[in-house]
Amino acid sequence: DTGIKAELAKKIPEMREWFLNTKNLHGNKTIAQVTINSVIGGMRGLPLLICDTSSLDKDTGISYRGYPLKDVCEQLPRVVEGSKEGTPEGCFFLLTTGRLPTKEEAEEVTKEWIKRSKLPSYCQKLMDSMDTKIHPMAQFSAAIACLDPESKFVEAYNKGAKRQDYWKYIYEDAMNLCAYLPTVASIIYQNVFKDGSGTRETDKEQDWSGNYARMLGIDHKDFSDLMRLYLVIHADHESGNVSAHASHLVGSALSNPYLCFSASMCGLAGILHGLANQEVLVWLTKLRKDIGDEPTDDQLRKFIDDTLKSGRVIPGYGHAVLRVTDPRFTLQNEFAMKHCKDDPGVKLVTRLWKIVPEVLGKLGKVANPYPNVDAHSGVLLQHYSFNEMQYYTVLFGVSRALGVLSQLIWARALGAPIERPKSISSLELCKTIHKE
Ligand code: NMX
Ligand code: MLT
Repeated sequence: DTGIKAELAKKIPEMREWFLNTKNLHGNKTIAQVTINSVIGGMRGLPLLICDTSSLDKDTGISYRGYPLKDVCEQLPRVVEGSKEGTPEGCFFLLTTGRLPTKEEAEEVTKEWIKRSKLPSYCQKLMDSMDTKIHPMAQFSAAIACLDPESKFVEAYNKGAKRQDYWKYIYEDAMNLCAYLPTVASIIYQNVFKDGSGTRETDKEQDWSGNYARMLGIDHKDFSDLMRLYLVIHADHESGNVSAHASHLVGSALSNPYLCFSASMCGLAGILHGLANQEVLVWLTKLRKDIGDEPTDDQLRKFIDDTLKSGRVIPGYGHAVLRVTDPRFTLQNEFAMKHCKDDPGVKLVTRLWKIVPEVLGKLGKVANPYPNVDAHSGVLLQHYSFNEMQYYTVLFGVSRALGVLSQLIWARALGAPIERPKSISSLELCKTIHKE
């Protein structure tokens, strides 16, 4: 195995003890106040979840296990010969164990995922039977849910596994699911956008990203490196975002990881969440059609205004937590400046980075007028002739598995209880207000 399980087996008892003591000694301390705005405003800012895999700061962005994302990208070991990027497999090691892997440890994860990657034929049959009008994200979620018979957790539960051992089976499910993902995701691409005939076999000589790029049929060294970067930077964004929270909630009912991740992907498929990466490219394509590749600043301002007047948001801008340019945007822009700075889409996205915040800022209501991760990803993919924007959120989803599944292993390890917030009727809320 990879060493992750052994390391978890050492760390979990310490964390369990810490949680138990904290509950016993400090359980009734208040750490935040629930206001009426919290209740009717999407629970913004309330610290209601425990998440150790990553943490989001409004001014500096995401850190994985205490490492700012830029440092993660710089410090993950380079495993693939000639590659300038660390691997998502190394990132999974970091998210689960809390420690940066050595080159050998990151390689072990790659080998293990290759070993586990043979996708059951019933899942392939289900995917081949899907009508191409079903959105790739709906196909993705359905294909993952249909892998439910593979769950080692369900098997162990049915044989009477002890509660303190659940995490071991969740870990096995997480490893298998990660191993299947490049094949599942590329079959959808082949079926919906090509003639369904590409390879479905994992190449033992390649890493997770190299295999995914290969199965997508995009054979360019820099594209595999873009995939490595992409799959690392989209992996985790603490646990309150819709995709991570959906998985956590479903998992709290002891649903297995296939079902949890399937639910997570239904959330990622929302226009205000992961689907924004598709929406950005749809928007940019219209922009380029209407005002060309090199519009003036005034033309850009007018196009942005027209979008707002039509009652739509500017996709790829704004965030529920961040109050600065998303470092994931900046990391992609740095990649673009190295590899394709003269690409017309890249140039446009770089110009919009200045102009959209001016326009959104003037509205006076947008908490964060700066670009998020989704504002950049599409033009980079397009640079490598990956033009099928309806597919883009699947790429985000493959990456998000790393964070969501790491969080799920820890949630079961720490015995996170079933989630069940209290709801309150508007009448009760009214009575509470007038009692004061
Ligand atoms: N364009 C236009 N209006 C916006 C935007 C935007 N990009 N962002 C926020 N607003 C509006 C928002 O609709 C709300 O208006 P109203 O009061 O009329 O309903 C007002 O500004 C206040 O919203 P905020 O508090 O700034 O944002 P909130 O935390 O509610 O929502 C997002 C965060 C990300 C949902 C929001 O910024 C948005 O809709 N952005 C565009 C979609 C997007 O890029 N989503 C991807 C997020 C990252 N991801 O991958 O998940
Ligand atoms: C994410 O990556 O999940 C998004 O930026 C949304 C969020 O953090 O709320």
